[in-house]
Amino acid sequence: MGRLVVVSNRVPVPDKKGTAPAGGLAVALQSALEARGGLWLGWSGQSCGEDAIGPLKTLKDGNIDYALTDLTEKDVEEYYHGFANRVLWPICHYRLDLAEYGRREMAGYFRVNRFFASRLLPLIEEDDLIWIHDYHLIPLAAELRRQGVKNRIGFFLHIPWPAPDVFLTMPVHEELLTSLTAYDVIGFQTVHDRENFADCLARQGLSRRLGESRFSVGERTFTAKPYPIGIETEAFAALARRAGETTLHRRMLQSLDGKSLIIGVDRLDYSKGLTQRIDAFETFLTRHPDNQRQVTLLQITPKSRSEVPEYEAMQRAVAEQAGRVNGALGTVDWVPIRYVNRSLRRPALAGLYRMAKLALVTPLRDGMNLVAKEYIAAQNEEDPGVLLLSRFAGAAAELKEAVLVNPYDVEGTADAMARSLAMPVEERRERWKGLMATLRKNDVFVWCDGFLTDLAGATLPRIRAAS
Ligand code: GDG
Repeated sequence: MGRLVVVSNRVPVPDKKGTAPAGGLAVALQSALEARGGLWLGWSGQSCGEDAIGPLKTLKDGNIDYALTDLTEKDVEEYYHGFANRVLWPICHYRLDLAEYGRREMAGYFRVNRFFASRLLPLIEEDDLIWIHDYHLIPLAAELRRQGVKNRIGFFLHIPWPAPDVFLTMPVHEELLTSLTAYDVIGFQTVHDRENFADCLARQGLSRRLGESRFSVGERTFTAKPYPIGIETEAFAALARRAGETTLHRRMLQSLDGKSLIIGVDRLDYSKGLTQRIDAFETFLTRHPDNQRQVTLLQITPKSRSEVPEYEAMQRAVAEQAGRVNGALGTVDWVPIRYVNRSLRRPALAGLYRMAKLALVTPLRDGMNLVAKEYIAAQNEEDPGVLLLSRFAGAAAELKEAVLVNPYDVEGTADAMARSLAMPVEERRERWKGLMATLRKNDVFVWCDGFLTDLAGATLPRIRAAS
């Protein structure tokens, strides 16, 4: 069995004490890397002047080698803030209006992918399985193939793949689609994403469909299949159970003073539907006034990508909106929305999920959404809370027993909040049992194994079989 080589834009490098940053994806990939032996390569997060890029920074932890590369300031500007976050991210989340196409950024994106390929190339061994992650690195396999790599290479897209009418608005859509055909296995979060991808290929006449998940382009065949990502279900449930003993938990309960907690946890991102959610919460409080002074919405929203102008503007807009609702509806002893712009520690988060009677997971578009899954895993089985989930999150395809809403329908979402809070305990238990069974069956280890099994079994490119 060959090593596993993972490539992603950022790498969760363990700290000096050997503790890896928390998060299901990191844990699952690290355990797969540990089992096979492997390498994880990505950007160090540091940028430098032109010509100042030094050798890879390396670190060994057990069976895993980490390799980090710096990028130049120009690289970061064009590849990361530019094309990845101002073109691919908005396009894949159906926000054509926010996409900023610039030739410089597009060229920078392909150039940095070439650079990643050149850094990886000397490290690859013949039997390595290579697994590349996410929208930052779509052309990486094509670059590696160009430089002679014959290994099996897989790709997993964490975000949605849009419908052809949206995807094809991108000036470089053809290059991106063609470069994806250099992979052996392409993983999506949902069937819907895979079908959108297949529709894009068909529209461009780029490949033949051989079966549900098999496609061919010239001599090459590849698999494109859904692998819905999960969480570490049991570990997260245990974390939430233990959180009841902490001081934060006691302080929080005290400060709620008998009010029901509603929770939202999202990176500050326009895809997460925060504006519509706060509107819906305000509408819920005005249409169902019995709930005033009875509930508190805790919205935890760590800042992200503040260098991108849309995010900076949104930061101000959401803070103002929450302030306005608090001003209009709050009383001297009741604040309807507690808006927190900081990141909490994972155990604290697990405890707050468990305390909350209702979770609002209402993205306008989301690849999967792990918060929805974490909230369910954190519940107390005797008295579980309710998950209100956007039908436009990938998670909605699996989490059928959640209360599904259309986040664009503010009044509909507001009424669903009222219904969820009034839901009898028997119905809550019934729904939770179904949801939890799904999370147990399909946790992050199943996701990881499923992808790697397909990748390991993928037919090798013809060119290699002939040699
Ligand atoms: C992308 C796709 C897909 C959030 N606030 C805090 C905190 N978090 C953690 C959550 C969760 C993670 O961040 C967020 O994951 P999501 O899945 O909800 O969203 P994205 O960041 O957009 O992730 C998404 C995912 O990739 C995986 O494939 O599901 O669709 O967009 O784990 O708990 N964690 C801590 N403190 C916080 O304040 N510790």
